[in-house]
Amino acid sequence: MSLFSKAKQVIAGGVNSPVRAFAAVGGDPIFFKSASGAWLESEDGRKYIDYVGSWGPMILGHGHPAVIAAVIETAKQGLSFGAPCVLETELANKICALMPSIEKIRMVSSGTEATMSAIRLARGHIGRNKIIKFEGCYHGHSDSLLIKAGSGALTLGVPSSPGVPPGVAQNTITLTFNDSDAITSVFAEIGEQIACVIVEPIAGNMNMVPPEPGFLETLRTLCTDAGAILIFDEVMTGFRVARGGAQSVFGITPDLTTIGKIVGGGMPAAAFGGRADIMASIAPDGPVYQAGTLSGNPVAMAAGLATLEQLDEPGFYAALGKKTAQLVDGLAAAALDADIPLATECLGGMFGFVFTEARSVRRFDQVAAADTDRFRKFFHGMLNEGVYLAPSAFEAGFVSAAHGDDEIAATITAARKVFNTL
Ligand code: KE4
Repeated sequence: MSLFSKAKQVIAGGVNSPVRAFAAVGGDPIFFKSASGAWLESEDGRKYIDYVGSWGPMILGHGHPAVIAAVIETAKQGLSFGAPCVLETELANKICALMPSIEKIRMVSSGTEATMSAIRLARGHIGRNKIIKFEGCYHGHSDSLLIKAGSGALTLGVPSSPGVPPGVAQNTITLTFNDSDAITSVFAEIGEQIACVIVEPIAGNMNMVPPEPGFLETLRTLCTDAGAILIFDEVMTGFRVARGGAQSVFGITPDLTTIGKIVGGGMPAAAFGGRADIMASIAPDGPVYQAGTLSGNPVAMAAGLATLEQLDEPGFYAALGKKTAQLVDGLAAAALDADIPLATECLGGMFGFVFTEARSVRRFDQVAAADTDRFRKFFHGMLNEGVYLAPSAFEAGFVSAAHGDDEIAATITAARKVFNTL
């Protein structure tokens, strides 16, 4: 019996997170037993160049000695106290130094918790109920955020999952990412009812889609004028596209930011934070309740701190961005030589590629219309060549500091071979 069959006997769907099940690409997921640097090793001893990086956290590569040492040394002192420890303050200070828009912060254990709590905080702080999100952006699986667009901009949101009550959905308006006119109209109609806008400043859950010039600026102006709270969900882009996240790239100051993934260095840690006056509404200072047994546990704090400290290395992001650009330029050239239409994007350690005739992808409907069948064939072809990509055409890819010229070159060679089979 396969490892996946054994897992499915006891774990729902055989996985602890749906995207891992390979449902979007077909076949059984690979079970990994170890990882080091840019490489994963499967239970059957095969090695793969890893461009998933645990969906983003592993920006240093797997098993970075400073991170492993910090985890081991901290674990020896105790795994969790359920009481304050100095490491929480140290990581909080480090995050605030890297993202100055975060004046006060609250640690949690997942990106879902971070965005769920930020939404509740926004609603509780200004006493409004409606929120705005964008189709194709993913912010974790809390009820208010599993909502797809209604039939029109102002119609009630529709749950994107059973189990989300219509009463919850009606307070979420889902608009089109990069459509400044649509959100301007909504704010003109009901701006005084909007508690917050939550956005991935670079969308990384509909492949990689950057903001059009002016889009984030429009969100900032609309929220400021209406007294609504602008939330940048930087769970993926935080410390990934630049040391200060996407907000430092675009020069936009959100009112709240959510972070995750890299901030835990592979351990369960995430956070929400921002303007001190808003954060003052969070318990125990204020009335908006939020809590977590393992929030800020010392081992996750130590892993996050050790990771963020490595990002201070001079030239870290210049080198990472150069490697990612080399990869993406190589993929684009290989696709062109094989006469395969491919749109590519990259920034810092994040990249995307979409099988489409469009020269650039800026809207969800372009991603939705892309050739997912060709992606599936490419995914499995690369897997056979020892390259592990995200098992979904709607995910971004990640390069780590441990990916060297050899890994990048081997990946491009593999892509050249596979493109010619599509
Ligand atoms: P988690 O609850 O999975 O830690 O974070 C949710 C989340 C929030 N915001 C953004 C922008 C995110 O990308 C995520 C989670 N990302 C997915 C993959 N793109 C995690 C992979 C999974 O769901 O297993």
